[in-house]
This record gives sequence, structure tokens and C-alpha cells, in this order.
Amino acid sequence: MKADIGVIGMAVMGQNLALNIESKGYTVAVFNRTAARTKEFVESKAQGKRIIPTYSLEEFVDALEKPRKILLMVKAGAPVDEMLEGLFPLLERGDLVIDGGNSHYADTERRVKEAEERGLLYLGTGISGGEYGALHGPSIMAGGHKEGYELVREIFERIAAQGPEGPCCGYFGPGSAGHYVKMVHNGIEYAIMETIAEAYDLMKRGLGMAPDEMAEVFSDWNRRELGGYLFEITERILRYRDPEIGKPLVELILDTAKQKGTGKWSTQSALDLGTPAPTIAMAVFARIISAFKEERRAASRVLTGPEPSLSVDRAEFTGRLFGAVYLSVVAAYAQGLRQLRDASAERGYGLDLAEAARVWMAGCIIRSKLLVPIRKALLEQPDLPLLFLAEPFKSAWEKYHEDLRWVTCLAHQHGIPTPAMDSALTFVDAYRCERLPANLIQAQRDFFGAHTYQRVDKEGTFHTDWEAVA
Ligand code: NBP
Repeated sequence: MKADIGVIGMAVMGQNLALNIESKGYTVAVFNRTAARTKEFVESKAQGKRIIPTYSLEEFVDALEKPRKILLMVKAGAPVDEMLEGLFPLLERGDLVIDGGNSHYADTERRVKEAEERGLLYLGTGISGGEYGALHGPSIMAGGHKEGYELVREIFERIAAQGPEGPCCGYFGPGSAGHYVKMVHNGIEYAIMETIAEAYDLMKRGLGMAPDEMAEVFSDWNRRELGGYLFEITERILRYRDPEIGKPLVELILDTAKQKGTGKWSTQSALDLGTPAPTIAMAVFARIISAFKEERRAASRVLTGPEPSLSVDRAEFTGRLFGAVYLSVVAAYAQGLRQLRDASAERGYGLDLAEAARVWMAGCIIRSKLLVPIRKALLEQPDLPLLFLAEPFKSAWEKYHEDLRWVTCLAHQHGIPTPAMDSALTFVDAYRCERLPANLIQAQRDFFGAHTYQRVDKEGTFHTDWEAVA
């Protein structure tokens, strides 16, 4: 019996995706560079299942029904190229390779072309939801050869998380469109996580709240329009106690966060495109600063600042913190979606942003109740420049912007850093400002570099000999 699909890479994601696909009635061939891992997987988790272990690439390719469908779940970067180098020569015209890892979109663009030159089909596919999602229903963002997507559409639709508006998988466009959407998804994820961390810091250091008390606040927010995966897990994390010590585990965790790449790539691409994604960027920088633990420890003894404790009414503060967090989270989606819009225009992806919102509704880290009104706004106005211009976000800005100002102002007065919330506020304040001080910047550029400027009172390009006049 030949397999319907093959999975290469038997680490966490590959194993769970193979089990998910098998559970939907398909036969799956599996292969891993290190044979012991395949053996262990098959013996521990795949007994009695339609899973065919293979121990060479030739055996793996032979085990597959034609046209072959191969899902690659190996570490992003050079391992993908190494695997493709061995795999491509064994495949036949019309076979499909799907890279389901977090590959950089530029690598995917190159690999799609390499596959095409060999008559093969290729899909660069972002898969979100981590280990749990891979097994029970991930969110799948595919891009590359459309015919390739049609070959696996049925499998993807069956293994994906089932959202309120259909299975959370979709085809986003040619080339690297799928991996680009997944990268920006991760950028949004960074910004929401940083916003939540700032809210936690304000409640903990500012109000002196205990983890259980903060969990109650997150529980309340979860029941409201902010509810979503990251808020749910935060509530659970805050309630979790270390079984040995009995203390909240979160307080025992070292405060240095890693940033593996996709948040950084998302920001790098935003800079290249000239699209504003400051809240996502600040979230990446916040993690970078957190990693300077020793320097921070030393600086904390040298650089003074105000006491973090806030003398405010707790209920009023947490009430207004909701508004600040709400607007910051909307800013994260607004910036990410704007980046997708600009990338699509520049790279010819033809992205459907409402479809991205639909695919993010379940199975992924940024799933949120907010995606329902976000999708509605994008369906009504597919070329919407920024979420804040559409309802219900326009009204939310009016309702909550004073809360965001009040919360960040208090944070500044008490020396508690809130880079994501600050950037969300200044981003919208700059976006809604008809006249920014960039006129002075243009004058400075013209002064020192003769870069010229345009005027508001007449047409043309101008240069002034500022030294002569001054
Ligand atoms: P890892 O990213 O940890 O990669 C381990 C796998 O890559 C193993 O199967 C390993 O084989 C294989 N591999 C390596 Br390392 N170098 C190789 C090479 N040169 N040739 C062939 N195979 C090689 O696995 P993962 O955490 O399951 O993630 C897989 C992909 O999915 C990654 O791109 C990841 O970024 C992405 N992703 C992960 C998550 C998550 O929650 N973990 C979520 C979403 C996306 P070996 O056993 O022989 O060393």
C-alpha cells in the first residue's frame, strides 16, 4: 500500500502533523535524517496506525502515491536546502514538496523557482499552533504553486483547525506569499505578547498584585472582546504553581526572552518596504533588551528612577488598562495587516487580507475574538488602509485613547517601561496628524546635504543656501 502523503522531519511538529493527518484516514510515510528518531516515533506513537516508517530517502519516495506529496518539517535554513538537495533528484514532474517550517520568505522564493525549473510543484507553508495545534488542528498559510495547493487542499482542510468561518487553511498567492503571511502573523504575535507582558508588569510592580489576582483580570478580559489564545494562556500561566515549591512558577522564570527570527524578519521587511510597524519592532527590541540581564543588573544599581508603585485605585486602573491593552492589540493587527497590504503590492502576492483574518480565527497563536470584526471590516473594504479607520475600531479609539494616554503617562511617571503601548499610541497619534514636524527634518536635510524640499504654498522642488541666509 502506498502512502497518500509523506512527512520528513520527525521532531515535535513533524510527528504531530503525521499523527493528525493519519487520524483523518490517510496513510502517511515518514522519514527523519537520524533513523533512531523515526524508529522511536513509530514504536512509541504509531503502533497500529497507517504510518509507514522509512529509513532512506529512496525508500521514502518509493512509498508515496504519485503525484507525490511531501511535507518537510525540518529546521528552517540550511537543513531545508540540504534536504531538498537529496530529495529533488528523486522526484518526478508534477510531484509536490511543501515546506511547512518557518523558512525565510526570500529562501522560499528561491526554492519555488528551483522546484519549477525541475518541473516540480512547491508550497512554502506557514503552520501555526505549535505542538498542540499540529496534532489537533493548526492554522495553515500556504503560498507557491496553486496546482500544488489543489493536490493537498482536502488534506489541509481536514487537518486544520475548524474556525467559525471554515477550516483555518488557505492559499495566499504565488512564491513566498504563505511564508510571508506566517512571518507577519509571528510579528503580530510578538507585539501582543509584549503588550500583555507590559500589562502584567504594571499590575505586578505598579499595583503590587499577586499572580492569582492578575489571573482574575485576564479571565475578565478573556470573556470580553479581547478574548484569545494569548490571553487564555496568560491566565493559566498566572494560576500555575510550581509543584515542588508551591509558588507561582512565572515568578521563578528568568526574565530574558529569546527572539528566534520571525519577529526580527517581519520588522526587517517592514523597514525594507517602508511600512510602519513600530509596535511589532518595539516588541522585538524589548526582547533584545531583556536578554541583557547582566548589564541590566549592573545598571539597576547605578541609574536611579522613580518608585514603580502607583498610588491609584486598583479597580479604576485595571479598568482603564483594558482600554490601553485593547488599543495596543488592535495596533498590532493594524500594523501587521498594513504590512501585508504593502508587501502584496510590492511583491505581487495578490493577498486577500480578509482571508488572512479568517485563517487566523482558530488553531494559531494570534487567534482572537477580534478577528471576527477585523475580517468584517476587511470584507467591507478590502483596500482599507488601517484598521482604526473602520468600525468598531474607530469608535474603540475614541472610547479608549484617553485610557491609553493615562496608563502610559502613569507608567512613565513611575519608570515602568511600556514600549508596545507607547508605540501604539504614538503610531495612531502620528497617523491621524495632518501636519507632522517632518518639514523641519526636510529643512535640516536640505541645510546639510542639499537634499531639496517641496513647499506647501507652491509647486516644484526647492533648495536654499541656508548658510548664506542664516
Ligand atoms: P526543529 O526546528 O527543532 O528541527 C528538528 C528537525 O530538523 C529534526 O527532524 C532534525 O533531524 C531535522 N534536521 C536538522 Br536540525 N538538520 C537537518 C539536516 N541538515 N538535514 C535534514 N534534517 C535536519 O523541529 P520542530 O520544532 O518540529 O520544527 C520544524 C519546523 O516547524 C521549523 O521550521 C520550525 O521553525 C517550525 N515550527 C515549529 C513550531 C514549534 O512549536 N516547534 C511551531 C511552528 C513552526 P534530526 O533528528 O536528524 O536532527
